[in-house]
Amino acid sequence: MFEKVLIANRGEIALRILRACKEMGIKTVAVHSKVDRDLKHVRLADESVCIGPNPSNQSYLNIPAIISAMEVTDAVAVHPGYGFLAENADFAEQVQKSGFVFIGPDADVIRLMGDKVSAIAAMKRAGVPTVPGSDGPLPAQDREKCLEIGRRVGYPVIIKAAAGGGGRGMRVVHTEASLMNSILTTQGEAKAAFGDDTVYMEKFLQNPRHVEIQVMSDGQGNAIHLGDRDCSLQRRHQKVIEEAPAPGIPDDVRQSTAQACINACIKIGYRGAGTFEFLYEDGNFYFIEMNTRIQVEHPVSEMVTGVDLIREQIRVCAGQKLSYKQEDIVIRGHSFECRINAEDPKTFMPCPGTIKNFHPPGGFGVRVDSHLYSGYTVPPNYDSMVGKIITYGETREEALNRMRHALDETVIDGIRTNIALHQSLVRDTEFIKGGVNIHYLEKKLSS
Ligand code: MV4
Repeated sequence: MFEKVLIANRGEIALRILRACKEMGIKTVAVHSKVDRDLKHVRLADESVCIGPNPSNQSYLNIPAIISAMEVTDAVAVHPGYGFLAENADFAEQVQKSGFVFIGPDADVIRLMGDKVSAIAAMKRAGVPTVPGSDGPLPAQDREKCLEIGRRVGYPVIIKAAAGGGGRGMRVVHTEASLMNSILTTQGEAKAAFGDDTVYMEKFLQNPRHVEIQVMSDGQGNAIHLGDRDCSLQRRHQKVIEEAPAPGIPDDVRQSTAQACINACIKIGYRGAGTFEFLYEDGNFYFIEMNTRIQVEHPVSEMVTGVDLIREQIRVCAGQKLSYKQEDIVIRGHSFECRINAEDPKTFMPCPGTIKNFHPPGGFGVRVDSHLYSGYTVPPNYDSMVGKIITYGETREEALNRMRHALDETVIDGIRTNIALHQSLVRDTEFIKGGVNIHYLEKKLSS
């Protein structure tokens, strides 16, 4: 096992990784920007290194500074968390070339999944169901070919940037008359944003749910799935509440899709934690992207499987075999996660500031993943998410009821948060029924 791990992240996920390392007897190195010296995990880490000024590109995205911090502290591996460098193939490659371990898949696998065209092609070859579409880049210079692809796929279609993902660089097209303009505009935006003008086409699904499947693989021919999550409740591509398992999915389609994900992991030599993102509509799964990192919402999968995903991620990246076989994984009960943001409840603008009083909720079936403490100042420089409240119950109703009470007992004084929004959502009749689609929250907010 690794002697010492460097945590290349901040906030709640850095603390989550630190806790897993401590349990495993691994020494920890925290790296932080100037403003982040008072982060909870920095204080709890065995060592800490200030890697630069506050802008992310000079600290948490500063590859040479992070590798230097590994050298001076003798860390042997780096956990990237989510965001920042977590899906940066060049970082993974440089870490490895410097003689260290990147806790994640190989750089070429990150690269394969980072290009959505190659990711979809790889998954389709491995038997994962995909969205009907162009099956490759659009020949934007060949108008006739593009129109022909559009006719075959059928309108409405969606044009996406191969280098995009997570909602960046997409355009819905309703008629053939507007196809070429949309392709060229998306292409121009993709070139400017990502330096890659490759675009592809998919059938536009009008009212899907966002359902994703969690996998873990050891890169030695063993892969398992840890069930699915429904992340449909989102605003502007930011998830707000997630749950596991996704409600109302028929068992046969759930099992066969999960098995396809496992097969794909083995086929591409995947190592570590991963997520297959699907759109789910009319009883069918359609693969759209794969995330090669641990995700914000991983706790709901941990709650319904009993598997510590960070621990398992560290183990398999240290060369150990998976601790579980698929038959060991039993999905039991239900879990919800509410993302707590420091934001204005009306404008959704980030609202940093000093926490006067923090009283997290607690009790049986309640988990809080947060780096907050009374007296801590939330800086304006980073993401506004300050923690997550996670509940577990034997049934969906029990888990949701626990969330109502957990939210009601939470006190975060000194900053504005989205807790009131969550309190309203967990009492929303449609949300209580389960299975709302990706448009539900924005429609509710605009009504
Ligand atoms: C789609 C789609 C409909 N049809 N693809 C947005 C984020 C990116 N991961 C993919 N996205 C979408 N792709 C097809 N073929 C609708 C969305 C989409 C969406 C997806 C998941 C969660 C929220 C969303 C909000 C708007 C659009």
